[in-house]
Amino acid sequence: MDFLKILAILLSSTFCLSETNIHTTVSNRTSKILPFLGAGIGVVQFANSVCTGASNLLGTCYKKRQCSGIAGGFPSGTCASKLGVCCVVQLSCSTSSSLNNTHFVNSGFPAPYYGSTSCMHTIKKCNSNICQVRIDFLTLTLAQPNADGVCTSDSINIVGGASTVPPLCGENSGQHIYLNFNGINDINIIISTSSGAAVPRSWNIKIAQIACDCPTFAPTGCLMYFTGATGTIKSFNYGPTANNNLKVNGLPGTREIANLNYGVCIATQPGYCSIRWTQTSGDPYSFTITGNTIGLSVDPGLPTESVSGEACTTDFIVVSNPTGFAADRFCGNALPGLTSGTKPFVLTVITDGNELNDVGNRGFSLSYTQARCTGP
Ligand SMILES: [Ca+2]
Ligand SMILES: [Ca+2]
Repeated sequence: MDFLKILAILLSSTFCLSETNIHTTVSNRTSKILPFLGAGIGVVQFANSVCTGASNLLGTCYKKRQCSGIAGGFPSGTCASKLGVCCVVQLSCSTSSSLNNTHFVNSGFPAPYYGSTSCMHTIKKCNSNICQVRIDFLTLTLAQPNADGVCTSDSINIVGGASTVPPLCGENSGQHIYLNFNGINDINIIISTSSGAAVPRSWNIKIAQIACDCPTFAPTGCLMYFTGATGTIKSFNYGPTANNNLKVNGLPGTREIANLNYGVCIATQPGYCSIRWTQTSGDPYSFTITGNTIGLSVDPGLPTESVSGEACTTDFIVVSNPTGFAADRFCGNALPGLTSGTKPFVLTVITDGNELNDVGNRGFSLSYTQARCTGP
């Protein structure tokens, strides 16, 4: 037995564990009696820490027998020098869990779901020092919104937290949200689907619980939170094809989700002073917020208009005090590169309840780069 490994595991058991920016507190340990050190019988403990199972699913390190006793738990690889199994917890409709890194999946997952349902999963705090959840939509494919961006057929609603999460629908795989607990109240995720739309829905949603004293606890007011020096941020339901739902005049509807007002926060890297926002390169639709977007599909080289300031009244983004611009709100079908030194770094996203004067908008895909401070 590798004594140093065991010692390392023992020492690492009290933490706010960093695992792909997920921070959590898990202080339980599992004991396992093993014959070792020659004739002696010793008790070996290992931390019930986060582990990575098959298909990059996160689990918790438990003894195999413990894992089989957990609702929805299944072993996926080993951990703690093979003393334990990586126990992945996967639960579907009408379930609840207080376990960190629980996965909430559709009925029959990984097969798609075509039916009509109201499928709820309840998140319970795993201990009193938990203040926040990060909900990762590893897979989240629902029906598209109507032509105005309203989630009339399918929706995901996340309720019971300290702030309101807007109903979302369409394609949101890879997106995430943060939400604070509201005192001791549970948080419920409810996915509603309608039989009217024959859509292969699929969801696999990872729920990570975050301790109150975690250094990368997302600041209040941030629905999304990014910590890298660079990154790409897409609006909810951003995707490569148009919404097939047509407006009453027969023109293409939007992929934007209606009635949004949220902040995307970027953690300032130490020694960094400003942030630059640009449209994601190689994508002609990467900023299509208001106006007529369908001309872009006819001729991707078409000149596009950038609109800013008071002319943006329906759907727009806000970047505080961008260098060289009098305005801080932007809309239209193009975004100039924006550099802002105002901290904290926040991108605010606003949409209204319809698309009266817009055609075929898709939302945005923006890349950001933080810049180091210069000078003395
Ligand atoms: Ca729009
Ligand atoms: Ca709109």
